[in-house]
Amino acid sequence: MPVLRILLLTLLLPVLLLHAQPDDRHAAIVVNALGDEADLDGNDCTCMTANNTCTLRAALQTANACPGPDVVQFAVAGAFSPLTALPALSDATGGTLIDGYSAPGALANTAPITQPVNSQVTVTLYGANRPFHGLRITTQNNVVRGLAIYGFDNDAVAPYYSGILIDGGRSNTVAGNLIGFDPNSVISSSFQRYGVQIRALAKENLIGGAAAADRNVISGNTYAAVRIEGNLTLTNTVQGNFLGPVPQGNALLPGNPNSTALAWPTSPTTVASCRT
Ligand SMILES: [Ca+2]
Repeated sequence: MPVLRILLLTLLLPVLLLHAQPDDRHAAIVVNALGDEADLDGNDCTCMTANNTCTLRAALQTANACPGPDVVQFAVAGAFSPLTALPALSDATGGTLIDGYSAPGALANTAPITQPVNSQVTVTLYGANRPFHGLRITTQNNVVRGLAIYGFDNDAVAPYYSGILIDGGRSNTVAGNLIGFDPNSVISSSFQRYGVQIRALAKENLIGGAAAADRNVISGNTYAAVRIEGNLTLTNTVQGNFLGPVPQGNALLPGNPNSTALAWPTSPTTVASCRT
């Protein structure tokens, strides 16, 4: 009965189209300026500073304020040097993907773990020895990819600061980053304590991964490449990284003791396939 079929299709089509929508309903938030200005509004899904730009700070504010998952991309390459701590990734309604490999000139690693990484990381988060963490994550399903992060912390005494701090939350991914050194000059940061620190009951987070593109190079931090802290900070995975060797996994920074992932003694952690 063609008429019945047409009627059924007419009724079903809107439902089918609705289900075909991608999960991430928002357009990507595109960083287009290296400055540190805040978002004008801070409460909506539009990234715009008073200078009519979208800075990294404004982009993170926007991702937090905009309900559901968000993707932060980069139309500029270069160094971001925040004057105060950037907003923590803290949207409980959906994770944020910060994709440094969307930046001009950036390329993810394709080399196997037996060879130095061949990635091109063109977005740098530089702390200029300021006393706060490079990025802080407090919720779940966030992803940080393709960034160089170094130079946070201002001295060698507590409180200590990290390139990335996963401060609670679960199922976050840190992959394809260079953490603890300037990738252009291969200079270690002076004070940054940990490359990545995981604490406060954070679970099921992944540092690195099985794919070549997921390999982090973490070096130049004063104490440890990866620090997992607390008896109940459980079931995190550190996989497939170069911990210690730089710049692309083929040399150690002089005097650098951090070629290890340190887990709290009773904290179940998977540390696999790292080259140190
Ligand atoms: Ca969001």
